[in-house]
Amino acid sequence: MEESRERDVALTAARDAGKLIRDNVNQSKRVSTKTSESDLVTDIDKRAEALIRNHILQAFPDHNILGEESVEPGTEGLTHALAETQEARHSWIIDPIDGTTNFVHGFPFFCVSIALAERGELKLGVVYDPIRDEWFVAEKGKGATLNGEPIRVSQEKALSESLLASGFPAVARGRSKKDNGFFDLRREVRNIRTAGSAAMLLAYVAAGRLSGFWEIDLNVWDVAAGVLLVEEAGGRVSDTLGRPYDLSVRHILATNGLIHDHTVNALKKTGTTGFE
Ligand code: 2AM
Ligand code: CA
Repeated sequence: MEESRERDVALTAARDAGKLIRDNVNQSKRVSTKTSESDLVTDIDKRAEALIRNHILQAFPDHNILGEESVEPGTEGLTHALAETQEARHSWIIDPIDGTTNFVHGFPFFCVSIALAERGELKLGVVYDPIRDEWFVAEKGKGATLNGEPIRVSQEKALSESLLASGFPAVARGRSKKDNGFFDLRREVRNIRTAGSAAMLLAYVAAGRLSGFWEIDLNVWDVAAGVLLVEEAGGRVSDTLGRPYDLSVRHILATNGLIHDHTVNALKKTGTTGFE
């Protein structure tokens, strides 16, 4: 692939979308709900996605694009879009705002996430935090960087010294007594954070700011760029049972690698893998 050109296009698109998002944080927004009161979209999500699409299509008119705000809600639309993405010679996977709930509330933890896959294999991942102006960039086989400097996952070997992050599923994604496992797991680790943007939390695992991240029922656009960041920063990504990651994985675990098997065991023990 023409890495540098594709990387440049991703960075330009993320910069423009990031500016739009930053300029609108404290403005009133038109908020609509998708599948539930916890599943939100704003006019800025849609405008940011359109802007990113335009950049990509101008440079690469024949590339496939999977964007959160362009997929028909519901399982069927998603299954179809995912199959197309996995087969395409080049497919971009875009989340214009990962952390929309935070954006709506003005809680400054959200990002633009852009990934490129070739026949289902991740080649490029960009996570841009427009508030802190932090650029997390990974290219397959070339490592991961934060604002141009190489990053590595953290060194913790034991769960007792590990800081994990996760997220609570949107209500429509099921609320059950299994959620209590979250609190059981808390006893196994140093502590747990939830912050509402899977893409950014994965970037934090890559940068060694978190030991690991898991969450159930995420979509490919929430995680694709972050997955490559963690892998290229020396970490490990799988489903929550420890099986290899592919673009269809919805229950995800990403760690520094050293605590990966311990975390899988702890998730199983506390019933928090999402497969229960
Ligand atoms: P979003 O902000 O792009 O919607 C937070 O726990 C994570 O869950 C975020 O990455 C958020 O992405 C994602 N998320 C929110 N609602 C979701 C839904 N209905 N299905 C899957 N992921 C969702
Ligand atoms: Ca989003």
